[in-house]
Order: sequence, then structure tokens, then C-alpha cells
Amino acid sequence: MKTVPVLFLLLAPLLTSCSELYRPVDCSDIRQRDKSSPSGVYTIYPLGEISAVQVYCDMDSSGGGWTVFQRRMDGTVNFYRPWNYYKFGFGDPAGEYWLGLDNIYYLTNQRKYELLVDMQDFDGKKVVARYSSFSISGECDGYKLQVSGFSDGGAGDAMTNHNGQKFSTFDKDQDSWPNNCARSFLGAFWYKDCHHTNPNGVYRWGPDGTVYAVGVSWNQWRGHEYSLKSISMKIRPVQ
Ligand SMILES: [Ca+2]
Repeated sequence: MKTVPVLFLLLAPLLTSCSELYRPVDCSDIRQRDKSSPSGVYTIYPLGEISAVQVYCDMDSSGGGWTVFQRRMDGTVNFYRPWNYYKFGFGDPAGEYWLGLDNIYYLTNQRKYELLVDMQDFDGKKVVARYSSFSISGECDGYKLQVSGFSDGGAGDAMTNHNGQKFSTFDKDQDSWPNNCARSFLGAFWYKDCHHTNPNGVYRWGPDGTVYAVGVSWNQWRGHEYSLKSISMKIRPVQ
């Protein structure tokens, strides 16, 4: 009977000092642990050890520590996908991808997050839009969007219009339009009736009015008929 506590004492330091047990919840944790960590792909754990997921961390914009949940940059990934892909995520964290609504829900319901959207046109001009508060609800509530506190970095405000909307894909219409926004605008988003921005729309190369408002657009900046070169949406805990 005496050997049990002895063994426990010997093992205890090993269990508590092992650095491999470190599991960052988001890119902000990674940044805080090592201020010199560069932008790139990292593994985060939004919901503990079984929830490992790869993400792109932006360590450069406005102090770094941003967890990217959406990114378009070259049209290599098809974003016209059904509900389950948007629920669980798809694409390549080193390139174009969607992190998944479940992961965004897990993150934004543990901490208070802000949202940064940065975008670039084909002339090389870059602008941003920032929101001081961002969260979504769970699937049973339609992953409803809560976004507020806009501040302008040249892009204008396209997101506030979508505040309070549920998420819609072509096979799950939760928008507030009689028809199906996702089918009509070939994307997936917190559509209303239908959109001021279509970041998950069809990747096209700049101005293209062939089919109205189906591109990767941000209306308040370049309008519905201009498809952006790049856009990314990223979140960070509010300090
Ligand atoms: Ca509808």
C-alpha cells in the first residue's frame, strides 16, 4: 500500500511540466505565448484536446493574433457547397478555406471577439472593415450572426446589414427572402434579402456584371459587380 503514493509523487512532475500538453484555443494564445511567432498555419483546440483543427494565423495585422475563419485569394477552392461543409469546414488553411461554423461557434462563445475583414482589389489597393463585437449562435439557432461596433478602414460597412441573420447554404435556406439567396448568388452566408457582401461567392477576376452579384463582393467598397482579388475574415479576443 505504501508504493502507490510514492509512484504518484514521482510521476506528478512529469505530468505537469510537459510542454507538449500546451493546447492553444486560438491564434491569440499562440501569439501571447511567443510574440515572435510568424503568420502561418497552426493547430488550435477550440474545444479541448479532441478538437484539433488547422487554421491560418495572421500575426501581422494590427498587433497580430488573428484567427482566420474565411479566406479567398486565388479561386482554387470551390465555395459553392452544401450545409455540412459549412458546418464542419473545408479547403486548405495555407490557402483558401472556411473554418467551419461549429468552430466559430465554439470560439466566440468562450471569449468576447472582435472581427477584422481585410480585402484587396486587382489594382493592389487594400482596405479593411473592423467590428468591435462578433459572435454566432449554435446550429439549433441557425448559427445566427451578432456583429456590431463598426469602424472604417476604407472598406465601408457591409456586415451590419447581416446582423441577426441565420446562416444559409443552397440546401438550407434560412434567409429572409421569399427565394433562395444562396442559390441566386452562388454562395453561402448570413444572407438577409440578400447581401451587401458575398465573400463565399464565385471567384472572378475583377469587374464582371455577366451574372448579377454572384462574385466575391463587398458592395460598400467596389460594388456588387466587382469580384475582389482577396478577402479574409478573422477574429481575436477583445483585450
Ligand atoms: Ca428564403
